[in-house]
Amino acid sequence: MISPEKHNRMANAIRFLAMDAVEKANSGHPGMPMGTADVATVLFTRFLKFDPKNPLWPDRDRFVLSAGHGSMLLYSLLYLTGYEDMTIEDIKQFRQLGAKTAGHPEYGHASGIETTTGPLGQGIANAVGMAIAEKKLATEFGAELMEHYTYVIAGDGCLMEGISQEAITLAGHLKLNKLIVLWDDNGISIDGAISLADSTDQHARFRASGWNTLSVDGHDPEAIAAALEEARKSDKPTMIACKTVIGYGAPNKAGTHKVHGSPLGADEIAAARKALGWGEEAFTIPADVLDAWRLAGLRSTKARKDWEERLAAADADKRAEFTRRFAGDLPGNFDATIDAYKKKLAETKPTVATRKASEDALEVINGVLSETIGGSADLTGSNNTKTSQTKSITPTDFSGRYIHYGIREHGMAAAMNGIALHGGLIPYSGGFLIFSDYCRPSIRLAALMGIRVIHVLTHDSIGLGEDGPTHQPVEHMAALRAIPNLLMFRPADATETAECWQIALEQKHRPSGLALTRQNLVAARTEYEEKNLCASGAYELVSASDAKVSIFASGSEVEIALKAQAELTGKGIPARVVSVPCFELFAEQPEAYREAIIGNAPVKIGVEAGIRQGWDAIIGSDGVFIGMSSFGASGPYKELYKHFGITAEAVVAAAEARLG
Ligand SMILES: Cc1ncc(C[n+]2csc(CCOP(=O)(O)OP(=O)(O)O)c2C)c(N)n1
Repeated sequence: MISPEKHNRMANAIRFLAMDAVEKANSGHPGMPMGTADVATVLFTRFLKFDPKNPLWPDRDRFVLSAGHGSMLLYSLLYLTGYEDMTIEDIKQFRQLGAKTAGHPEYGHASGIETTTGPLGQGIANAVGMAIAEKKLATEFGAELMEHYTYVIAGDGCLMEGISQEAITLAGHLKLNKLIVLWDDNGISIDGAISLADSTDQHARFRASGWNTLSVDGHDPEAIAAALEEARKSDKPTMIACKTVIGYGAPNKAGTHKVHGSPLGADEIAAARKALGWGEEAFTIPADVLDAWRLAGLRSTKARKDWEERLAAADADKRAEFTRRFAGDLPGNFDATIDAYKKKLAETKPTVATRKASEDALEVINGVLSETIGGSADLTGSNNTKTSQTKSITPTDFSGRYIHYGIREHGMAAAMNGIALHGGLIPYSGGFLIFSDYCRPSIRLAALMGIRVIHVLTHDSIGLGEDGPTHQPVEHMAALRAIPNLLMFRPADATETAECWQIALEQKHRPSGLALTRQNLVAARTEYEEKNLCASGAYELVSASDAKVSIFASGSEVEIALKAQAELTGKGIPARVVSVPCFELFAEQPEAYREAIIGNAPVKIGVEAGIRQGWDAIIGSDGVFIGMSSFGASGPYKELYKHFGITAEAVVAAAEARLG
C-alpha cells in the first residue's frame, strides 16, 4: 500500500523530471506529464502488468502514450520503474540528436516504448489493434498464455482528431473490454481553452459508440484506482475522463496553455519546487522515492515467472507455435509452398486480374501461415482479401482471421500497426489504392517504426474504368514510393503477385503495399523460375542482343510493353522488356546489377499508368515516359487507355520517333 504522501512524492518525481528535462533541452512539453503524473503513478504502481527486466514479455499489459508530446511522462516512468536502457543520462539527453529520449516516443529507441506517437490520435488507434491482437491470441492460445489489458493515456487532441472516431467505434463494436483509455481531461490545448474549438460531450460520444464511461478527479489516487478497478470488470471498452490541471504544480502557469509546449523557466520551476516541497536538485530523485518506484517495477515479476512456467508446461506444438509467432519467423515450409505454387502457375498461365491473383496467392499463404489476419475497409469482394481459412471475426467470436474494418481506412491502418506491434500476428488489409490517402499517416508510421504490415491496394489505375477519376489513382504510386522504408509492389501477373507476397511477408522490419489491378492481365511469366525475380525490384523479362530500345514497365503496363516489344521486333528494331515490380528493391541492388538492367539501349521508355515522378531514376531525364499527366476519366478501361495514349502503338511510335 502506498501512502498518500508517498504517492505524491512519486508523482512529483515525474513532474520534476519532466520540468527539468524540458528546461535543459529548452524545448518540449512539460504540462501534460505534470498533469497526468497522478494518473500514471496509480496505473504503473497498482495496475500495469509489466516487467522492466523482461520488456518483451508477450503477455505484458500494453501502455500507449497517445498524447506523444507528453513523452517525458513515458521516459520518466521507464527510468523510475527500472528499465535498464533508460538511465538518468538518457533523461538528461532529452530531445538531443541520437538520444533514445526523442522529442516524441519512438518505437525501437528504448524498451517500453510500445509504439511511436506524436501525430495525435494514432496511439489510441494503435491501441485498438493491440486489444484486437490480445483478444484474438487469447482465443487461439488460451488465457493461460494471453490475457492482458491495453491502457492508453490520450489527450483532447487525440479525441478531436478524426482517426479517433474510427478507432473508438471499431473498438466499441468489437467489444474490446480490455482496452482502457484514460482521457487527460484538462480543457487545454495549444491555442487555449478547448472550448475555443470543441464542445463535444465526450461521454455521450463514447457511450454512443458502445463504450463504458467513467469520470474521476485525476489528482485523487484512490478515485483513479477505483475507476480502473471498475473499468477492468467491464464487458465494454472503458473511457475514464480524468479531470486534471495541465502543468499541475507550477504555481503561476498551471491550468493555462502556457505550460503546454514551452519550458517553464527557472523562476517557475523554483516556485514549483517550493510549492510541492521538492528540495532536490535537477535530475535527482530522493532515494526513498526511487526505491518505491523500483519496487513498483518489480510488482509483476511473479506474474511473469508464472506465465513462463505455463508456457513451459504447454503442449510442445503450442509452445513452438507461440514462440515462433512472437519471434516473427515464418514457418519452415513457407518457401517450399510458394515454390510449388509458382510451378503450378507456370503450367496454368492464368489470365487474371492481379487482385484475383492475390486472392489465389493468399489462399495458399493462409493455408501455411496461421498468423495472417486479413481484413478490408468494406471492400472485401473488390479487394479479394478473404480466403477459405479466414472466417470473419465477430464481437463475440474471435476465432476467425478476418476483420471487417468497416469504412475506416485510417482506423484500419492504425489498428494494423497496433496488431503488428503487439506481436504474434501479421496483419494485411484491403482497400482501394486511391484511398491510401485516407490512411497515409498510419502507413508512414508503419514505415518509420519498421513493422510488418501489408496493405492490399486494389483498383490501381485508370484500368478500373467506369468509376472514374475520383477512384483512379494517378499520383499514388509516386506518393507512396516517396515514403522511406516502405516497399511498394506493382506486380504484372499471377506469378509476380505470388512473389511479391512472399517478399512482403519476409520483411520483418518494413511494411509493404501491393498495388493490384481490377482488370484481367495475361501471364507475363510463362516459365517456372525457382528464383524470386521480383526480389531484385526489376528484372529482364525479354532480352534482345544489341537492343535499340529498352521498355520498362510495372503491373498492368507490362502487357503493353510486351506487345510493343513484339511489334518493334517485327519491324526489325531489337527491343527488350524489363519488368519493374518494386522501385525500392531495385534501388537496393548492387550498382552493377542496376546498370545491367537499365542497359545502354539508345532509347529508354517507361510505361506506367501513373505520373512520371520517380521514373527518371530508371529511364533518365531524357527517357520517354508513357503514362498519366492529368486526372483520369470515367469510361470503359480499354477506351481510357487509348484516350490517355497508354498503348503499345504509342510505345512503338515513340521508339521510332526517337530512333529517327
Ligand atoms: C495530427 C497532429 N496535429 C497537430 C499536432 C500538434 N500538436 C501537438 S500537441 C497539440 C495540442 C494537443 O492538445 P491536448 O491533447 O489537449 O494536449 P495538452 O495541451 O493537454 O498537453 C497539437 C495541436 C500533432 N502533434 N498531431
